[in-house]
Amino acid sequence: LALVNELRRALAQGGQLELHYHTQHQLKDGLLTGMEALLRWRHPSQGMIAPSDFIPVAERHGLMAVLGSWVIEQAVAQQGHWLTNGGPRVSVWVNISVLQLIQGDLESRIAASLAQHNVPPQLLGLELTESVLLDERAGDISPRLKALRDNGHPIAIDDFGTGYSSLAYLKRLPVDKLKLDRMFTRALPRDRGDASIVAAVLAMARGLKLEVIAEGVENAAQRDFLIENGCQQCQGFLFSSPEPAAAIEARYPATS
Ligand code: G
Ligand code: G
Ligand code: MN
Ligand code: NA
Repeated sequence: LALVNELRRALAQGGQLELHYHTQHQLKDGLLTGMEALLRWRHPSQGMIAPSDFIPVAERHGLMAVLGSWVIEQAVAQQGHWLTNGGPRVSVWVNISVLQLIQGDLESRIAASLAQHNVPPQLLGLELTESVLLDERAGDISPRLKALRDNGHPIAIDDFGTGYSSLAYLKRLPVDKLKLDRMFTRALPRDRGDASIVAAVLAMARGLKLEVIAEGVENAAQRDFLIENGCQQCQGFLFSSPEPAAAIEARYPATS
């Protein structure tokens, strides 16, 4: 219970939570294509607490909608800053918890942040895990996703391939992109099973006209296998690790 109270205080007082940004790149030439916003909690005495340690706490104690709104507001404010003052001009992708769809006023939170910071919806991507898509508590989220996508937000399925989902949803749901989980790319190209799965996912995505971004690309052998099999983008340590906004600005100074 202590941690949840501290998280409440961190949300109320500000200053302890921050977003780090993990850049995404075109595999063949490294061109910047987007970045994922990842929540960090700089606890005053415990140091950095990983999201895998405090997001479940927020979810259990009814704080996820508020925390998720903070993430959206922060990411959109950052985009607004970069639009005004120069900086990278690519989509920032935020992770959306199923509880934001159930408990939060997600659509109006997003709209309010975009309006306040004068940011076009194309610059805010939404990542949902497979499990979110199938969570019965969320009801039929396909009309809500469709509305968000019709508004201009790109939509990605995160951790693709790790859930217990049927592939049928891919035809039905309005999504733009699959994020291929690190589990499948880690041992490429030498693991024959993973190589087969990845090649098949890439072929399927091509048929469905979905983009695929490979996570966890750490070396040139993985990169080359992915390129040969038609994957165009990646997010991985080969190019960068998650870093604060200031570091992003230093690497991608004003372009316009
Ligand atoms: O960055 P790191 O590997 O520690 O992230 C661990 C997990 O936390 C990832 O699965 C990531 O999707 C999740 N995560 C990071 N930031 C957010 C966030 O703002 N909201 C939600 N719901 N999950 C996040
Ligand atoms: O579950 P989600 O995809 O949101 O989690 C993203 C997390 O994966 C980030 O915290 C990021 O640090 C981590 N990650 C991204 N690329 C790599 C990589 O190339 N190697 C490893 N080990 N972790 C990665
Ligand atoms: Mn993610
Ligand atoms: Na993932």
